[in-house]
This record gives sequence, C-alpha cells and structure tokens, in this order.
Amino acid sequence: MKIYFAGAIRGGREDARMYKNIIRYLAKIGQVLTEHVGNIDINFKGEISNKDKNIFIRDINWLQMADVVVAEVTTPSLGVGYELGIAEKLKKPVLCLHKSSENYQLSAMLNGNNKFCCQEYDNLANAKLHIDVFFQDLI
Ligand code: 6IA
Repeated sequence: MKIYFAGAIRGGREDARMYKNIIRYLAKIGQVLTEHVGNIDINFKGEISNKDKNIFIRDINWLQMADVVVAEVTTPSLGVGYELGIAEKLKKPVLCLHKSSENYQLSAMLNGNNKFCCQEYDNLANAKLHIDVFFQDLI
C-alpha cells in the first residue's frame, strides 16, 4: 500500500507536528511516499536544494504511484488543493482530515466533493480512528 500524504508547506507550517504524527501512524499501514511533509525542520520555503520543477515532477509521479491519498487540510495550501484535484482525476481514494475549530471552516470545494472523505478531528487519537475506518472501508 503506497500512501501519498499531503500537508501545507508554503501554505504554512503551523500543523507540521500533527503531520509528523499522522505520517508516523500511516507508516504502520503502508509506505508513505511523502514523509518529508512531516519534517518539522522544513520551513515555509520547503526543501532546500530541490528546485521547484523537480519537486513538481517528483510529486506528480508519486501521486500517480500512490494507492491512496491522505491530506491534512486544516492549513489552507494551494499545493495541497492542486494535489487533491489531481488525485480526484486519477481516481485515487482520498481522505481529508481537518481540525475542528470555531474560527475555521473547510473549503466547500473539498467538503462538498462526495469523492473525498472529509473528516473533522479534535486530537491525534481521533484522527487515527478516522484513518482506521477509512482504510478498513478500502478493503
Ligand atoms: O503550496 P504548498 O507549498 O503548501 O504545497 C504543499 C504540498 O505540495 C505538499 O503536500 C507537498 O506534497 C507539495 N510540495 C510543495 N512544495 C514542496 C517542497 N518544497 N518539497 C516537497 N513537496 C512539496 C518547496 C520548494 C523548495 C524548493 C523551497
């Protein structure tokens, strides 16, 4: 099982620690192709020394290879939104996790898309439960 994890990089790194924890959990289920997204040492500029064009080509290849896409979408990110649109066109199963908050509402373009499984969570344990259910339903 190859898992493409998507999370904001230049969109903002506020949730990077949560990405790291989610990736660690996903790594028990399959191979996470994009472990770097949870690297808390990457700043908002992203991976240094990797040119944007190379990053784009590599990430699109990984998306094509992936069996499933899991995205943490609390921090809005152009890159993640783009990846999710591509994932839909590639007919990949998609789980979108977002934190519950009074100040935040998930984009209707994700929440209103019945091809995506959008789940709200309060804490890591809760996120793990959504992941378990999502992967059980895939089988
Ligand atoms: O627009 P964002 O940067 O927030 O987009 C984040 C999403 O796009 C993630 O899910 C990644 O898969 C992908 N992505 C965007 N930028 C990078 C990156 N470095 N390294 C790896 N994946 C990325 C950024 C550029 C660097 C040359 C400074």
